Amino acid sequence: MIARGFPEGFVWGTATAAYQIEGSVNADGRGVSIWDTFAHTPGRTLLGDTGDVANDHYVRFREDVALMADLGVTGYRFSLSWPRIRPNGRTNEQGLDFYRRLADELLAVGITPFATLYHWDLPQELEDAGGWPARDTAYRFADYASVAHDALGDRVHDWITVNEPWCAAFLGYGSGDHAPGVRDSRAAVRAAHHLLLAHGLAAPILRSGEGRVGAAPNLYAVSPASDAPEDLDAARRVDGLQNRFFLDALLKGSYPVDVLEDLEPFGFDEAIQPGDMGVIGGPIDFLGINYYSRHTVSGLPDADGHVATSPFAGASPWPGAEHVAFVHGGRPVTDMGWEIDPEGLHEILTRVAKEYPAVPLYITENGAAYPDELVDGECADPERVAYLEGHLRACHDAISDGVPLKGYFAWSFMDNFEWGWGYGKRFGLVHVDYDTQVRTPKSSARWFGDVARHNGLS
Ligand code: PNW
Repeated sequence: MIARGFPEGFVWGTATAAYQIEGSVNADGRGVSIWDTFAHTPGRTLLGDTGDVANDHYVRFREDVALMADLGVTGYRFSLSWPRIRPNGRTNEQGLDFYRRLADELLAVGITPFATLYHWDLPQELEDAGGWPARDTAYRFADYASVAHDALGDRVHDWITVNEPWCAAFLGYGSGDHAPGVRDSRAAVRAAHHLLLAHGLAAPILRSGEGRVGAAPNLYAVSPASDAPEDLDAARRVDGLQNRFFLDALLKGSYPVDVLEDLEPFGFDEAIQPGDMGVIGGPIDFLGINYYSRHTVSGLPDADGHVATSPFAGASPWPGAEHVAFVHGGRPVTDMGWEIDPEGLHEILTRVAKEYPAVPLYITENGAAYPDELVDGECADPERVAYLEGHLRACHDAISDGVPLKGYFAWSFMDNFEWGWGYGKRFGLVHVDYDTQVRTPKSSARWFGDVARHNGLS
């Protein structure tokens, strides 16, 4: 019995990103990305893990697509590796061929490809030329988008420009927890603007022909720890930088006035040139939302929490909110220490649909890490099933409330290189043994496949 049916044509997918799964970092003319450099710098990732081999997906992609088809999903969100496609600014047909083969393999089994252009693997030579804090990088991104669209536009129609620009800017250039490991708030705010500009420059290119385009910011529900004015102000700042900054820019073509004020000391306004906001706020076909958790924040000096940090060890990735403490909201947490809050997803979806009407939405990432183990060749992960079910109920509630949600991509198809955490965190629906590369669907994979096949929750 399907108690909660989803709309016809709802896309049920899983998601991954190139550097997290592909490996084969020296194959077929691939260049070097900032994540290669970062992961190979001692002390940057847990245990020194790198994506050199990762899930060997570059070699095993056919097996992986067959497994997806087996589960019964209808969509797959993957990312293109910029340094495979445009090493040193030249087009590399061998790199494009890999994605042609991958897309063909997906289409042959009836899975719709959703391709992300930027999931954090900036070519190292562009970083050496200034990286995202340099405006020119946005124009180089548009060149890359054009090459990708020319080569793949006959088979890929759904494009995501940038994945989680907050992370790329503020963990990459602010706290230094992500590549390229820079700790400079002034650089980070410039990077944020240029990532959005890159999106805006690429969007019309990707929309030509049959293309549809969106971006995928990571949004959080945000609550003040109390009604104290300091806590309300902390929530305003964090909600401003995490959510409204990206939503307003992408969907209204402006930055929120209060966030502009918060970022003024970092020279943010100097990065904005006439015409930029029109480019950034140009037409898109959908918005992708990556949702994991809620932030509960306090601006009181003695709040029961730590001073604003990323989940890792760097400086603050919150310019204008360095004094804010992230406190525990009292909910159960996943292996990342992130609180589980499906109601926050409902809150985000209804808010986005109300404040930015008329844009179709996808959940482009949602999922949970748990320390899954194989026991007698099986992997039971009831906590992940509960996480997914809770969040899918929230999606269903939102659709009932009129939210135009068109699809849901679970993060992740399989366990993979979890950035600064290396292979120490497992987000997959499919378990990966990194010694043998054996894939084993966890119970959540079977469960999710059933939901996809029935187009609803029972
Ligand atoms: C996202 N944070 O990363 C990414 O899009 C994925 O590649 C990643 O594997 C997944 O979520 C799980 O982490 C994030 O510190 C990394 O707020 C860090 C944060 C958020 C998202």
